[in-house]
Amino acid sequence: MYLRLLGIIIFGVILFLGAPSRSCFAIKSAADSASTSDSKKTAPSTAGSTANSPIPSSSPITKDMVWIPPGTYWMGSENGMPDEQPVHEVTLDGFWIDKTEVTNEQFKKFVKETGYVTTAEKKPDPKDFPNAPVENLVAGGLVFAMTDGPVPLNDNNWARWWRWVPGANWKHPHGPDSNIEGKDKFPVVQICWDDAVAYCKWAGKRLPTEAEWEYAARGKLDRANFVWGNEKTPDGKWMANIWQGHFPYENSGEDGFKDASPVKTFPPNGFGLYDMSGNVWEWCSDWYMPDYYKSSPKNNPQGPATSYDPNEPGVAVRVQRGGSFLCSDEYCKGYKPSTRQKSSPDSGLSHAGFRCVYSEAKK
Ligand SMILES: [Ca+2]
Repeated sequence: MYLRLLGIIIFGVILFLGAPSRSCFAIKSAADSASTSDSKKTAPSTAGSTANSPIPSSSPITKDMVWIPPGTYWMGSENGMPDEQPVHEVTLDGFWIDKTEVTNEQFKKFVKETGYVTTAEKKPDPKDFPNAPVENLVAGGLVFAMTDGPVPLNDNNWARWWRWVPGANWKHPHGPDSNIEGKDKFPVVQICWDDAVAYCKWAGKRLPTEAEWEYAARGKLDRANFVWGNEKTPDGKWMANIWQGHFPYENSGEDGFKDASPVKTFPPNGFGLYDMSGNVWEWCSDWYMPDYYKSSPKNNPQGPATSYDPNEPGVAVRVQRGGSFLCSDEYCKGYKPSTRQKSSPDSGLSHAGFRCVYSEAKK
């Protein structure tokens, strides 16, 4: 739950387990003043339907996608956070999924063909941030910033290492002085949920449901700790781009990267999918609800109809999965296949992107 809202307003006492959002930074006070009776925001599910046919009659499928066959798996983890429980069986129709996170090169093509402007590139509307200081209402995104030394990690105050940076967007992931030159094969970041959905529609695809994402991430393994097995570093080898060293002030880059890595740098999982663990967080179609697993349907769950984040009542949040290059066991185990994260749909972040799925609509 990295929130754009709070980003634009303050770096106050904000709570969270792993992720900030635009809304948070912009308008902590707005979140505070939100009616508690309105803390569960209702919104229609945007998850698409799934299909059983591996060969759709007309589709956007390319060699860069993998068919995930229909099946049943155990979703969640007994060893994870409370929102990963109870572990429950889920049965899914088959679907196609991108082998990699959407890259800068791919997103560039989308923007070139459509003229699309991402949320991070637009000046926030004062109507959406009534309590934000006017000077904060500038286009920008949330950017990670290392601290000078150790900081408390257990009070959910992620504003210690996240900054609202004017001018940060997908072309300038860390702010105006950064760029993506020579980074065509890197995952696009500073993409909010709305941007990701727009890209998916253009591509004739959609975002994965959370259940589809976890099934694909597990790569045919049953309840394994990681997407590659149960050992974190088999034969001493890093299998994903995460954080080594002390978070958030010492990043040794032992796996070869202190920031994002080109897609396909680390080994694929059992389905042939890359970076389902680490590199950048990936948006899912679902609204986030911490206790959804207690009542989710067994077949093709589409996520709850409402969103609720106990850390940020009043802010609607969507699910993110997979963790990022900022995941450290000291703070965030988001790179595990069952770990759930959330952020407001308008939040662009320097460590978050997405990938798409496709399935034929049911007739
Ligand atoms: Ca790394």
